[in-house]
Amino acid sequence: KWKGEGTTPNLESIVIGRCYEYIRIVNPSVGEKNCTEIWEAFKKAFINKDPCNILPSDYELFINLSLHTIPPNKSLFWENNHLLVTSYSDRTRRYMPLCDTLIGSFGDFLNWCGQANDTGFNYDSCPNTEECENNAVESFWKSASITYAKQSSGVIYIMLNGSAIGGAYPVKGFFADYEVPNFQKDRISRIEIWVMDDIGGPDLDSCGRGSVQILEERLKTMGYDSTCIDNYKSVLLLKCLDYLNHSDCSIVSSAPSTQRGLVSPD
Ligand code: ENP
Repeated sequence: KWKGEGTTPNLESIVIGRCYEYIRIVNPSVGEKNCTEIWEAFKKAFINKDPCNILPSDYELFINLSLHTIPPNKSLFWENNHLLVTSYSDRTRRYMPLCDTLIGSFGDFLNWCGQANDTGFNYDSCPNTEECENNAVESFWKSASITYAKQSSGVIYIMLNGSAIGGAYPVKGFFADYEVPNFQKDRISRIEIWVMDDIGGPDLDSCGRGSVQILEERLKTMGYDSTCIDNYKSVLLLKCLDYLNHSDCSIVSSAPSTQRGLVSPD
């Protein structure tokens, strides 16, 4: 038995449903796709194989079948901000992070693996990254990250978490290892980094400091024009929805509309 969670129950229904929802409702501009065929290609990457010997290249056919364009200025990279990114991107309406692409929608919030000499899924347990890096989920995200970074163009946005233990910019991680190295210099106009602290959380990292500085310097060395914003207002407003009266959210609580309810009727 592996230490990681097993395959998400009803994986096939979830993923084929997400795929059709994506191409018909969320982003019809991707055009016609055969979601059953894409699912078969996805499965083929890891079914009937040693679950610790799945490589990013095993997803090649899946990637080719599900590929679509990422509009310029819509790419949003991130670390340690999954739920915030999901809300902020608003399913491609505002931004198109990897999880809001057709490829990403095959994996987001899901888990999966197979086993050697067995054509089914392992619903009991799957290897986690400590047990083996070449597991089905890890290799999927590597392959998806590389593809997404190569396709991103125009202004590139990066949302980091300034309260994350271990640094806002993990120097080992999908973003550092598989996305930054695959940026296409000639298609990128500039890069904007947002460092968002948790409301009431520690300010461990910020623009020009700590691990964010390491990222800024890396991008500069690569020849990019990058800017960095601490607690970018637009995202801060979204974070503050649940903390209206917190001092970190004075940006919202000082707005006149919030005072109106306090005024007595006469
Ligand atoms: P975490 O550890 O904060 O969050 C992992 C969760 O985000 C998992 O539920 C995972 O789905 C989902 N997820 C969505 N997109 C990605 C992804 N793109 N990815 C890995 N997991 C993803 O995030 P990480 O591991 O640091 O990854 C952040 C990376 O995502 C950044 O490089 C960002 O730019 C990129 P699941 O299937 O594991 O349940 C790439 C790797 O987009």
